[in-house]
Amino acid sequence: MLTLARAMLALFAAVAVAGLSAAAAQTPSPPGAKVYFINLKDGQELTSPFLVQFGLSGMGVAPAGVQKPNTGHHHLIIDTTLSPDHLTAPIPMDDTHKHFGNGQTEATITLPPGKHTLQLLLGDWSHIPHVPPVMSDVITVTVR
Ligand SMILES: [Cu+2]
Repeated sequence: MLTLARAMLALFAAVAVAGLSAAAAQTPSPPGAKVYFINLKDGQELTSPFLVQFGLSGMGVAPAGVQKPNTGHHHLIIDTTLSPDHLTAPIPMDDTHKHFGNGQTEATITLPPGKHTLQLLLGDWSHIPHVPPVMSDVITVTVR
């Protein structure tokens, strides 16, 4: 009976450790943390190239590779949407997912004429979104 109890305890401990390491893969964000566009609003008309200023409240900016609580770096999502899978894995690095891993808080963006969607998404030191994810609303801008 004692042996069974020990085995159960060992099993519970193993499950608890597995649960912790799974949760540790993503970085928590503090309640109320927000990213937002400082100088752009939904429906705005622009000429390209244009400046995008990244606003962040409730957290700080740290470069990629620097693991510090309640920090992250900015990502600009252009003309694409984020699926639930995108929010649990490293953010892709391509023309539609721009990383600002040096801790930049603004960028000059060049886009062809037409309508474009923009969204900000904070990523942790390893480019993975936080839990819960810190992301802005999607805005649509028109480049003239
Ligand atoms: Cu990144």
